[in-house]
Amino acid sequence: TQELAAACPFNPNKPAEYRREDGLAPPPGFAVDPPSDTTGASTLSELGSTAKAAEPALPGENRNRGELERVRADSTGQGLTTNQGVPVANNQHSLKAGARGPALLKDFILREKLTHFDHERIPERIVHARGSGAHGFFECYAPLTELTRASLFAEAGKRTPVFVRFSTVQGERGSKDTPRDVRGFAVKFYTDEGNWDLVGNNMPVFFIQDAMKFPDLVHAVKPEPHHAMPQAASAHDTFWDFVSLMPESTHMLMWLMSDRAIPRSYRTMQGFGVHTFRLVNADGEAVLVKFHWTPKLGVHSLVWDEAVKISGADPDYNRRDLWEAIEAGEFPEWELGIQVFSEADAERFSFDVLDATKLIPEELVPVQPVGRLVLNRNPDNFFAETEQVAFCTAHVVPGIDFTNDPLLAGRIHSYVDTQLLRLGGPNFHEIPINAPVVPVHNNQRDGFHRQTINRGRVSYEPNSLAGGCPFQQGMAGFVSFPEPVEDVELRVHPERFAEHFNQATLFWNSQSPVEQRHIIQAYAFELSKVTVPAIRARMLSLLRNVDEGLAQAVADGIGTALPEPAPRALAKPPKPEVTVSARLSIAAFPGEGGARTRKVAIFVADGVDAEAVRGLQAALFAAGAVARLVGPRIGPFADGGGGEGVDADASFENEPGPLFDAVAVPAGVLEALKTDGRAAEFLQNQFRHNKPMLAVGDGNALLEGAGILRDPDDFALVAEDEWDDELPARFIAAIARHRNYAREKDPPLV
Ligand code: HDE
Repeated sequence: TQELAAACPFNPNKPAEYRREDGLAPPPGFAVDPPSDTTGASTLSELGSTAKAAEPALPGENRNRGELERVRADSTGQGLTTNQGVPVANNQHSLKAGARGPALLKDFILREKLTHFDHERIPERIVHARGSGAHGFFECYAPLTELTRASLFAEAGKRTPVFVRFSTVQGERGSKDTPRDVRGFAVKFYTDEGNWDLVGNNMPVFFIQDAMKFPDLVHAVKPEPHHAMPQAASAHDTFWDFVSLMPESTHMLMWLMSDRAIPRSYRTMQGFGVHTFRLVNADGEAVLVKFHWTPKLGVHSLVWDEAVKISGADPDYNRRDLWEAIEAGEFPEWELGIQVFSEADAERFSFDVLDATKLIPEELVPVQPVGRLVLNRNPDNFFAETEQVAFCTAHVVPGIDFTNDPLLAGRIHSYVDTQLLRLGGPNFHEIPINAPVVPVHNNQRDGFHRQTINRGRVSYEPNSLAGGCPFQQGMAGFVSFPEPVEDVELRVHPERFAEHFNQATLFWNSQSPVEQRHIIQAYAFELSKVTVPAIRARMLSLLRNVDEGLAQAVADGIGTALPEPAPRALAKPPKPEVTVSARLSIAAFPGEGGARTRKVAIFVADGVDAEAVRGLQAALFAAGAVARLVGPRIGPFADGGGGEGVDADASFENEPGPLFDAVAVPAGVLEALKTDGRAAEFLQNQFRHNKPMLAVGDGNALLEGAGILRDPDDFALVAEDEWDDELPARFIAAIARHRNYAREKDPPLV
């Protein structure tokens, strides 16, 4: 056999064929020596890796990178070939019988090209179709071995490669980034004991309690089936019809109507595992756990009018933001926190921890930080990675296990099932982005698109012909937590699932006045799009059970009288432990980002004070912000003092105001811009969206012309007659505070 192996040409794309490890070696007579190994690697992941396993990963290094190397293609300097590797002579013309003659069936080059093209698309995800992904790593702060045997939490500093995909839920693959919607936050950890997928959202609760209702929920929220509208929006009859008949949705709706549903950036949103999971240690002892991701940059949101305008100006707003930050080396970071509690604790709570419409207030169980997630590499190819990545809640590793949450149970089935359709068969785990970094050995065989070339004649177990390999690993393998089960089969909910309003009220009570105002406005907007009065009335009747003030304000917002409150399922609802929780407000997460990566427009036009522009640009750059010179067109503009001019990177038209976090109007641009309505509109949008503004000299008159007056109480409106060197610092401090919501009036001033 060894002679045969030596004689056969070795295919370097398939190192897995030759892998051997102590204990896993085939019996004598069945072994094939690996080809000569110049890398010194002994596992597939090492073979593909750019770094030796013994060396700690460097910051910014992704071990998974090497793994994907064997399938990367770079055509630099390469000649064109067919998929069979045949050199292509002419890529311009089909083969014809004569210059004006018919195209010939035997033109296999044309036919291969068109056939492949015809099959380029795969079904989009039924939900979360629009998404953006990135590679990175998870780093464990300290060993969690007392709680879990999951290897990624085994030691301080241990790094595990990850791929993360953020998404919207309702819209189709080509829809916009800034609808009012839940955002997906799905993390694939390529651990050294297999892949763990934590498929979460940016909100800690969900609309429904039982997987049985998921297709109904999704059918209700998706574009209506007769005319396929609206795209990327929940503001329509069928969604509100459904949720108004599902009181269990009330809590999630509060989150959906809040600013959490319009994140400024994927980099500034939280993530949650939502369900209660289980951690199991090496002794088989279990605790219950909830997972939280907290962005280092803080939690920041758009305002609704801004989100609407951004969707026109740049539908890829969040995708671009993530891409550009990573390209610029501003790697986004989140801290992973866990809430750990026992079954006994869970028994005492007024709510059921298996109910995904409930969260656990941090006052009851604090969140303890356990590690950080850093995203440091953009995908090479959107389709191969972000589109083909297959997250499945069924993907858990030893040390992490499920609970009986009935929503989670359905998900464990649903995700694998959907990948079979979407990725065309049972071998989706072999697609490079989905492949674990550890070798895979089992007796599963064949199926569409099989990549692995399994050797030998044994594909069953037990066997003697392969020495029992691959052998089952007993306690070293995944051992399901032996949860006692003794009951009758029923289609019912447990009793504590029947209370639907306590936590909606908790959320409402925990919001700042600005957040509350936004929730009222969002409800009024969405219900104003509902055409059936009875649906609006049903929603108001549910809101009366959350807070009378909220219900009244929404009713006023849509000019409706309040109906009777909806009947409650429980005559005597349990008393909640906590009625206000500061950690539910965005205000609790200002972040450590300062002005970093904030996008700032500096107005330029002929006559501008170019030196001030350069000074401001340098100061913003030093603070890590991104300064763009924006003018009536791109290109050069003259300095007012006759010095060196400036070059505009963007125009009012190609990057309008809503795309910027702040704006500066230097002296000298008034004459050129005072009759330019686009400049006035830009400034009005900045003001209306509560964004920091800087005006110097006659720049102030441009603001006045747009209806924006100086206000010494507005910290985010830095207005001075003369340039002074302190101005950039004041402006940057305002940018670091994100927005001045105190400026907001209802209805808006401009
Ligand atoms: Fe999903 N969900 N979901 N979901 N979900 C999908 O899987 C499903 C739920 C979430 O970036 C689908 O690959 C059921 C909760 C994210 O690729 C599908 C139920 C949470 C993503 C599916 C839920 C999520 C999905 C569609 C109720 C937050 C995108 C395509 C029982 C904890 C992952 C796909 C990515 C995607 C089913 C409820 C988050 C159809 C049946 C709760 C982030 O399988």
